[in-house]
Amino acid sequence: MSTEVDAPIAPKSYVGFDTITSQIEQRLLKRGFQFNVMVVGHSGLGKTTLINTLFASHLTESSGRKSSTESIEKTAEIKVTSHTLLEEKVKLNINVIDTPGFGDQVNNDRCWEPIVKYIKEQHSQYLRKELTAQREKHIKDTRVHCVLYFIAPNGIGLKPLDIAVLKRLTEIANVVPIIAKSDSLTLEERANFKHVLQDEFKYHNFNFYPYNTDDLYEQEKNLNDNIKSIIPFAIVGSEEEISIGERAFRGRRTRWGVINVEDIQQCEFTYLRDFLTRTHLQDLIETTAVVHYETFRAKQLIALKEGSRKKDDDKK
Ligand SMILES: Nc1nc2c(ncn2[C@@H]2O[C@H](COP(=O)(O)OP(=O)(O)OP(=O)(O)O)[C@@H](O)[C@H]2O)c(=O)[nH]1
Ligand SMILES: [Mg+2]
Repeated sequence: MSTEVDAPIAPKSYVGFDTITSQIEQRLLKRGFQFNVMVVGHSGLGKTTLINTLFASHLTESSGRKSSTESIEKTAEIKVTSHTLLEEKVKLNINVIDTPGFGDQVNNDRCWEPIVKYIKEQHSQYLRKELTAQREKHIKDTRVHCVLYFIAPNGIGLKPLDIAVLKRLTEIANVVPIIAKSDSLTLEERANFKHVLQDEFKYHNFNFYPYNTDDLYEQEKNLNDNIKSIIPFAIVGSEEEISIGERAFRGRRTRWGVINVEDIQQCEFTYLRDFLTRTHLQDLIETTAVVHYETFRAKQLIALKEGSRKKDDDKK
């Protein structure tokens, strides 16, 4: 039997099914959106500061330091904080997963394990909820949608620990690398360092986000290629509000002057923020579900099936 596919018919009068897109929008707006971002890297590289800088215009200041003289607390364990942001009609719930900096322990062997375990645990929880007989209509999503990986601005290259961690993280999550505290390098040093790192990324074959898939439009591919040429983003973070004349901005005072973190001549913070929020937010969430979670799910279900087959065989 064959099914004939006719050419689309335009109804003679207005039927109204073109409103389905706004019907979907209404439903999505009601539910709100969930974005989970994790920061990983050596201690003191400005992970906590960057998160506060990224969402500062939305977050209450109490979640960061209230003044630059206040002491900085080291992150000692994986800490998840939740914030609900509202822009126009869109409600975005953000979970920030701050991980303890590594590299300063006596033995850094396998220091990535709690981080990898956290990411896998979220996948595993989601799968368990999906497999219950009476599953929730909307499973709460705690899967990590984006990992920001902080690289020390040493001008030399990746440390063996960076390589070990990146290898594992890029296999299970969307990883975006960052050159931390890039104000400690001159613009020339920064450009050189970026090239060194890009070569190393290629050499180690790290699969960084964004991924180019076959279903992308030409325009989306170009945007991704553009981002890939910028990666790793050279970042400066700051919680300090600086006023010069009428202007107030988030910046850092350095020996050479003042840095405005949102000035693209001085650092790539704006590129990173626009990439994470304005162009790739939905894709980060979707890719986590259809690539990383799906891989985890398939592995688990195959293992489960094999386990039960073995049990049946043993019974025989
Ligand atoms: N020069 C410079 N200093 C920064 C930058 N970002 C943060 N800092 C400073 O570096 C220090 C450490 O910053 P944190 O944000 O606490 O670093 P962290 O990575 O969260 O550290 P742990 O929680 O210990 O892993 C603070 O004094 C920050 O003000 C930056 O972009 N440039
Ligand atoms: Mg911290």
